Amino acid sequence: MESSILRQKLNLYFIMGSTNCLKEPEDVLLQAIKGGITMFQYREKGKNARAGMDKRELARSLQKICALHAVPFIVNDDIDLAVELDADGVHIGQDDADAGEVRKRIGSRILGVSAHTMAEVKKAMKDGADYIGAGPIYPTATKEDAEPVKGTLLIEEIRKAGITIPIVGIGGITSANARAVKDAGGDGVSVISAISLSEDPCRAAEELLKSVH
Ligand code: 3NM
Repeated sequence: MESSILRQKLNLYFIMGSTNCLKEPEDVLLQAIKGGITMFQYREKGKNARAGMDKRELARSLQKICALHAVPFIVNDDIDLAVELDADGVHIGQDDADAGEVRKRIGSRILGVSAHTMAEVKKAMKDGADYIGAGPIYPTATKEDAEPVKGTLLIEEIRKAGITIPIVGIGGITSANARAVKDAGGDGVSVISAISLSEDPCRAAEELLKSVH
């Protein structure tokens, strides 16, 4: 995907798995799409996470919803699943598979890599990442093993170094604090709980979109 299009798709990047939802994941995703999310990542993690066929079924069902609404469907960590479903891309963290190996396996699909330091950003770029997930920007209750909070410093550092790779901020982002990520040079925000745990995921997405525009 061309980087100017990817930048737009990163505007409001919703991440979710079954353990993040108050309601049926399909309903939450549909509501979020109605509210204007621009990209979706299926991330099935944590206690009671689905595995095997259950995971695959949910992934398929969410992928179908994304396809109907032309929202790119990205799979977190599970490269086999991404290839099997012919997902639009993969997102990996520093503890997951090696980014260079993943790039070889997924060909031209979108590759996102979470990075927490400048060294990790440079390595991800060398390995062929299409975008960087920088975080945690703010404290988050969603990821138990999150790194120390960084605010927007890493994003600023990346941009000051003249690096133009698409960046999305992650961690504790809400409509009240999302704007700072764009002001720091981020292309968009990725959120889990601000949408997935909202009573009204559609409205939550609309509010987020307003604050990043
Ligand atoms: N990765 P919420 S923070 C999945 O810092 C994830 O790399 C992070 O969830 C990182 O929007 C995080 O609910 C959790 O805070 C984001």
